Amino acid sequence: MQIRDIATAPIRGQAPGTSGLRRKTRAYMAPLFLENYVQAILDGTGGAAGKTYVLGGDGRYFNAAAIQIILRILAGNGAARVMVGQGGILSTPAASHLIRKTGADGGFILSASHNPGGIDADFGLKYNMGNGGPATETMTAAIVVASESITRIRMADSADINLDALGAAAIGPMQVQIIDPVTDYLALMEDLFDLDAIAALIAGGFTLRFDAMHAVTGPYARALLVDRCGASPDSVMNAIPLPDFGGGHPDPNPVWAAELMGLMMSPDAPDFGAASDGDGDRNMIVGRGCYVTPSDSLALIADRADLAKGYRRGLAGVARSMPTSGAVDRVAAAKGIACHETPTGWKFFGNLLDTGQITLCGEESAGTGSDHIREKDGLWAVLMWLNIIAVSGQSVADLMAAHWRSYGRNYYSRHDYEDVDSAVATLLMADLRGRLDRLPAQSFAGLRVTAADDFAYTDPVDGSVSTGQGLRLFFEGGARAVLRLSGTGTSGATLRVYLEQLVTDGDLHHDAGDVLAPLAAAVDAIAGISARTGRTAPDVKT
Ligand code: VG1
Ligand code: CO
Repeated sequence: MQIRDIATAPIRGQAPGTSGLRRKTRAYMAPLFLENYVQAILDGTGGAAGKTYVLGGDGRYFNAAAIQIILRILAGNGAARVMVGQGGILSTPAASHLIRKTGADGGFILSASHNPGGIDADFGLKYNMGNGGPATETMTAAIVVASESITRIRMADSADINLDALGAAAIGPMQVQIIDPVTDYLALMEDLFDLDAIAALIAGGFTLRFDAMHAVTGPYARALLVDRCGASPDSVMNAIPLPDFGGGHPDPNPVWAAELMGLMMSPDAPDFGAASDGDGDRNMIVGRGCYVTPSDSLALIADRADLAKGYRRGLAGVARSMPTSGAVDRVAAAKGIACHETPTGWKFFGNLLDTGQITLCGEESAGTGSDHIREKDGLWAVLMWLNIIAVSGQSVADLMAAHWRSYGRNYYSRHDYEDVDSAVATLLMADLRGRLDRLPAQSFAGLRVTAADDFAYTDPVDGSVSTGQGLRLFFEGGARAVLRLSGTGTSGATLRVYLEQLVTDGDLHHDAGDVLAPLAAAVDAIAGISARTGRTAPDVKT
């Protein structure tokens, strides 16, 4: 095997965001963009010599070609072994599990997650560490430094590997193993959940619909829900992964999974509906006529997880990202366990999970997971809900109603303003940040601010400090709003406004939009969103 050093120079803008480096697909395909970034990852993490890696992606456009390039770079840098999902496919949770199970040194996950795919859409690469979780900020900082001083890419001069043929292959001395992407993940789910109980529920007439959104979860959902638990084949919709996700936007929320939502709100609704995103780590849960917000889902799971066999021992603690509602905090308080509040992004849960301080964690953006891996896990959440339903005998709507009666309801909604001019969005945030100190005791659109801050987090395990993680506004009467800019977009800026209002008594079945309207008006009065952006309404409300 011939190894070539390809001369290169730093390419601007190779700093990863909330979850990996996401760019327009064409930018990723530009000469040496991917190559530079992969070499920088290796250089920033102590080199690849003798190491073992996991490699796969969500099947979007450029997935397979990118895998061939990464394999050549890994061989060129002396890696010992690479495990690749058959056809180049690995969901994010499956990749995380595989890294942990095999003791690999790290993994490359090719995905821009919930962003659309295709030559004119988005591509991404995420590097995960030996614990199976996303690289910490310390590690990504080292990768950025390496990307800024890169001079050469080491690449093997080798032919493409057949990614479809299961079994052993090689590039020079580097072993390549093409593995079934589903098998190990299935075994893990079998360990955690009472799949027989779910199968019995389905055999008893319980109906469900899972929307794989033409993304990576199709094969996993079929194996688990249809083949293992006996759901009818049409229970899994959009089950074939496609390079452009069928032209859709693989983000499991009421807006982008509109077809499923329509069904669930109709008279023909099955008992249970769910969806997952591009790379299989997000989930949407919806009962007949009843959408469950991700924040409520996390709280309910925290309350009832002990109904599933993998969680009978109870929970060590829980964590949520800061913008996620405080619903889970109330469960943790009742159970007498710790509840940690972390910045947005799964990488911040890693140390808490690694040190056994938490068992469950989640984000308002449809991410829920546990210590079984180091990523959020879409199908895990679906199986958890089905397990809870099977054991409790309660419907989704009944479970939520009972939960609110016990704990009160954190009405919640996220308003996204997409593709806002970056300068306008940055100025809006900077201006608000500068006024935070003066807001308490002032009233806006009839709501009085009680406290305001710029969220910062000190990791309790490694002491690292992350600042500027979102502006928090607290109001009289238990309302909270958070403003932050997205770190996963590929054009312009996305302003996210998170709205929450806790209500503990009276009728808890109001429309969230109605309950949150006064808060939304107060936030607009404070931050001047409509005045500055010219937008009269958010692009997406979830
Ligand atoms: C978004 C979500 C965040 C999530 C991240 C990655 O980040 O808000 O909660 O962890 O996406 O999810 P941002 O910076 O755009 O708000 V995934 O499934 O797209 O990897
Ligand atoms: Co995702």
